[in-house]
Amino acid sequence: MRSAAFIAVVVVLSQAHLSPARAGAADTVSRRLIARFSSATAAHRAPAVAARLGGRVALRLPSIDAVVVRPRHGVALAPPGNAGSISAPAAWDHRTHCAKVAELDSGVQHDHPDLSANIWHNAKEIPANGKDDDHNGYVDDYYGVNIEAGHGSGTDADGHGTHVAGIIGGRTDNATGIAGTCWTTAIVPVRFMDSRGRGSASDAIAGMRYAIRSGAKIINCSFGSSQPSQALHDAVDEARSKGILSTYPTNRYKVLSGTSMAAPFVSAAAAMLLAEHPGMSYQQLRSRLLGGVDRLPALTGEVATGGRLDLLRTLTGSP
Ligand SMILES: [Ca+2]
Ligand SMILES: [Ca+2]
Repeated sequence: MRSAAFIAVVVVLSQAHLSPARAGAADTVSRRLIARFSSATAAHRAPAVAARLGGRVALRLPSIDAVVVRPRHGVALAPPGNAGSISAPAAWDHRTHCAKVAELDSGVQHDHPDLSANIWHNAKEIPANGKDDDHNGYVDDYYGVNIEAGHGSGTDADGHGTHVAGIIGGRTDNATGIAGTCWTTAIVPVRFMDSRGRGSASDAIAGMRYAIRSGAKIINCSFGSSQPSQALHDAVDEARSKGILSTYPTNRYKVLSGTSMAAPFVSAAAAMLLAEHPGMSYQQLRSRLLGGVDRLPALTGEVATGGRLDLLRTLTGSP
């Protein structure tokens, strides 16, 4: 049977200076399974394999040979005890709109049908006219920015950033694709990684500054660094001093879940919380996120909070 070709998303890029946080175990979330094929040629079998698993293909991620499988009602694809369920459906009864989130990554496919309505654009910039209309140092930075190239929108280089954006703000209830954590939001694509998912610390820092200037109060950083960079830490501190929450793995938010795609869930939760309480300070956001976890014996000793993100509790707890 061909399901042998159906492997969980994992892997790669260990030699990179900065690389996407794709480490470790399978990425699973409640009611969705992100699955990667061992080869591009195996991907055409996705519908049949998904059906055998009790689900259907909800979204294709061709640039990483992966699909998102949504199980049929009552079918559980995520292993028991996995840090996947964040009680999002219950939270959505309460709120579905989120504050602006900047995403430092490989860029975002801004015209993706599930994402396009949730992608921020720079209203002061005229696209594709070869000029830096808003005098911010970047020519034609319309749908965010391509820091790596030094000009143009933050279009996706390798699929990673689009995947992350889908977790934050894939449109829900539009009859296609997947449900993101935030149904409506404004994602600022800030591309600093190349097509191989590698980027320099200096570009990450420039990207962090762009994100701050874009007005985002949340910055999603789904990447890790093999080389500690004091300058990058300083940039994270600069964001913090301006009241901006960053999910860069040097701070504690990575500990809210054991999965490699934890950062966008935390970013989305923070953005949802900020939309609920626009005046919340950095410290209030931080303590609510850390205090709202769902403590699990399986995570004790594995993560600092001993718990996984609980979106509803985060949203409705005391400030
Ligand atoms: Ca500009
Ligand atoms: Ca322009």
